Amino acid sequence: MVQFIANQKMHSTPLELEHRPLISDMTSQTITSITYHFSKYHGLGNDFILIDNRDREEPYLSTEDAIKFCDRHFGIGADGVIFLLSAGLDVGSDTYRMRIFNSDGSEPEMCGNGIRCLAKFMQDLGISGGISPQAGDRYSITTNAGLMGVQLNPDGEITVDMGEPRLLAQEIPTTLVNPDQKVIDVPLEVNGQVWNVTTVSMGNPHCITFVENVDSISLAELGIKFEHHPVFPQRTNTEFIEVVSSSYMKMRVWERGAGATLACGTGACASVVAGVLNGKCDRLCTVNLPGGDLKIHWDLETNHVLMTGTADKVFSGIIKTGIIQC
Ligand code: ZDP
Repeated sequence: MVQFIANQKMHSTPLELEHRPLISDMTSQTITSITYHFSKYHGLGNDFILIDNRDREEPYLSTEDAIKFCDRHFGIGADGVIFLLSAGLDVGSDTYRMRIFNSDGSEPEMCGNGIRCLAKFMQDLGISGGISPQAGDRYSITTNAGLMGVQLNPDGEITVDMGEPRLLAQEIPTTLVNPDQKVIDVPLEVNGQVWNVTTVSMGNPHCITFVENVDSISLAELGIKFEHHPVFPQRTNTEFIEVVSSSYMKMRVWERGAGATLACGTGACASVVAGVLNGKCDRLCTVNLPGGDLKIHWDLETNHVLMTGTADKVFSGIIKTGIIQC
């Protein structure tokens, strides 16, 4: 049983428990309803339920709950759930950690649009990460793909240091070539057609293929076939890229564990890396997605990928779930 009650007040603890006897003619049962406080944010239409989870080491939600909450008809509706956790040993210290569940309940290592939403959520919660007000807040956030630096710029955009791309087959992971080799412009048969693919990990796996016209791609039909292709033991995100110029590309994405989404930050980073490796784009490139544009810079000196884009709050609310206990 799910109940929505919109309210604007941002809650510090996301949880209230309520026990109510449910008298039925056969047996006495009690119903325990759990009320979660959440906020909804999106990065270019890639949308997430944000939960302030700093007072616990483990995520408040089970993966089953995450699937229910992400359902666009029976739940809140989102591409995933993101938990703000304390990274420090003692819960509550001022180092932070991000964990995310995809809408299918799986837990990816990293998410680009999501970490921008998390940084905005932290700023809205009044968590200061400031070096100086004019420079804007700066947070260091631990993820399952390593420590990420996130800068909230005075112009309202957010820049994330996404770290170094990983290119060896064993790092993606993929079995398309030997573990210590890279997959750059390698043929792969999917859906009875041969596609030339390049694979890149931004902590999570990406398979990129360049096409003439992205709008001619039947994403739902093809995306799921790439996602579950046997050469990707942990599945993969798949990006279809149309290079418009050396500094501008159009991207359509089928996400592992979330399907077709309006934007994917790690995917945009991986696509520019693949574009450079295939001599198709510059190291500074704008990636156009259905939900908007991301600016990507693969820095030659540090080998780090920097991603810049927006993150916006949509609403806050509470959601109630009920468990019948006999
Ligand atoms: O790797 C995966 O399973 C992705 N679905 C994770 C989510 C990625 C995200 N869309 C991003 O922006 O990188 C949040």
